[in-house]
Order: sequence, then structure tokens, then C-alpha cells
Amino acid sequence: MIRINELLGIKYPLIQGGMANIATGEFAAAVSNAGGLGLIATGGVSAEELRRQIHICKEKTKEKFGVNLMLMHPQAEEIADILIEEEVKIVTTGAGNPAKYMKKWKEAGIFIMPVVANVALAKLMEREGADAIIAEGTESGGHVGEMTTMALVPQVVKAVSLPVIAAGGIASGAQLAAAFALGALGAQIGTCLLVSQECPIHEGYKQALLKAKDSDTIVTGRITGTPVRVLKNQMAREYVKREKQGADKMELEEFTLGSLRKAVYEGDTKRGSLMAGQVAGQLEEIRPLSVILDILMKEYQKVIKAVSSF
Ligand code: TUI
Repeated sequence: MIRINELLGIKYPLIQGGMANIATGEFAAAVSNAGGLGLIATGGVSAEELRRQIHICKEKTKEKFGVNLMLMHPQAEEIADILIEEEVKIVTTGAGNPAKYMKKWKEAGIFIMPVVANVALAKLMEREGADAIIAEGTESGGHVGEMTTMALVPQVVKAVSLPVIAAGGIASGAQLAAAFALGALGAQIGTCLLVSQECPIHEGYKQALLKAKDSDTIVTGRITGTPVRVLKNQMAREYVKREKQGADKMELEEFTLGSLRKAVYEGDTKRGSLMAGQVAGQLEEIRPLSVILDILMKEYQKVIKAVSSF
């Protein structure tokens, strides 16, 4: 099978993760211009604002780009139609089951790549007509499942005959090589793009990522049912404590209300929800997107040569 870059008509086999409140049209265009597949996030933006972001992205890149539909979005229905109206060619989905939109997306010729966190949803998505599957391990930032990338990817590869893209825990050439070794034909990356020059998050958020060590992320919401991986801080610790004490979902939602926005726009590293994957501990410096992607691919080439000489 051919790699996802050939399938999509992009330079590198790298697609950007959704990243609510962060991946604007301008950012997605910058990822696409750097050789990856940029995706505009829908989490945190209204349907009308999304339409504007799609227009911005089209102006800023001639390369392929897509939109990530966060299925818990209150306007998910409306956004599903906007994607068709705006002739978006590639869609990834997250945080749910997109089956009810897939027939009309397929009729519109959209290339559909649902993000799944287990084999059951991967199989269902194949039956519903997905074009590729993004298998996302719990190492990822944001909303996560239970399985690790190492265990999930080969099991999804075995279960479906579609191209599989590995996600979660990929930020170096060695990790990219590992993803291919597991049978993936591409990788989704997110956390390592947060520390790009082009990423529109607050400088405080970027500095917190650079400071993070290997075990500085924590999953909030495991008990209440919406697990989200973030950098450990006062807010995250307090959330988990209250959750263990039996706080109800409404109370916790009030507590975290606007916390992602606080992190992204104000750089509030104490009270904000700084979504990040476990690779945060690997991040060392702020670089242009093109450098991040080029280095990742160069490292990958070196790693496969070294491994094959064993
Ligand atoms: O969606 C993601 N990552 C996200 S979404 C997001 S915005 C958000 N913020 C706070 C709370 C909730 C969302 C931040 N990060 N990744 C893909 C992903 N999808 N991970 C896990 C899943 C998933 C979970 C349950 C997919 C399907 C599912 O259930 C399927 C069903 O049938 O309901």
C-alpha cells in the first residue's frame, strides 16, 4: 500500500492533529505549506467562524488542507454541512462516531479519516466508508482513549484493510519509524507543533511545554467520562482531586469552563487547561514549522538506516 502522503498529494506522511482553539485557518495553512497536512480545528469555534477560517486557509495555501470535526461540538450538524458547502476535500473527526455524516460526505467526494481509540470503532468506520483510519493512542494530548499507540496501531492495522495513520506519542524520527514498523502508513502529530513559531498559542503555554518533563502530563476526567490529557498544574491537580471526592460533572464543567481558552490566549499556566501529549518532555526549542517537519523526516531516514544495519 502507498503512504498517506502519496494518497493525499502532500510532501510528508505527516498530518496535523485537530487541536481545539489552536489550529486556525492560518496555522493549518502554515502546516500544509511546510509539507504536512494542515487541519483547521472546530473545537472552540462557532460554525460561522469556522467558515471564515476555511476562507483564510484557502487564501494562505495552495496545498491540500482539511478540517477536523470535533463531534462533541454543539453545532456539529451544521458544521458537517458547511464542510460540503465550502468544498473541503479532507475531513478528520474526533471525540465520537461520525457515521451519520459519512454518506453525505462521501457523496460530496470528501476523503474521510476518523480518529479512533479502539478496534471496534475502526471496523465500524471501515463499514461506513471511511478512506483511512487514524488510530490514536492515549499518549496524545487532549481527549484520549485507554490504549497505547504501541498496542493499538497493529491491532487496528490487522482489523481493517484501510490505510492506518498512527497518532499519539510521535514527535521524533525514531517514533515515526516505530509507527511505520507497526504497519501505519502515516503519522498524526500535534504536541510537537505547539512549540512552532507559527503556533498561535500564548508564549506562557509554549514555555510550559518546553519546561515539561516526561511525566508532567495527567489525564483529567477519567471518572466523569471525558478523559483529557493536559500538563500538570494547579487546575489539573484540583480537578482530579475533586473528581476523586465525587464532584458531579456539572460542577467540574463549571470549574474548567473556559480553561482551555485561558491557557491558549492568556498563557495562564496555573488555571488554564494546557492540553499536551506525553511527548511534551521531548520538546526543546521553538522552531519554524518547516524546520520541525524537515528534521523529523531527516531523523527518520537516519533511524531506518541504523535499524536496518543491525
Ligand atoms: O478528539 C480527540 N482529541 C481531542 S478533542 C478535544 S476538544 C475537547 N475538549 C474537552 C473535552 C472534550 C473535548 C481535545 N482533544 N482525539 C480523538 C479521539 N477520539 N480520542 C478519543 C476519541 C473517541 C472517544 C470516544 C472516539 C470515539 C468515541 O466514542 C465513539 C462513540 O461511539 O461514541
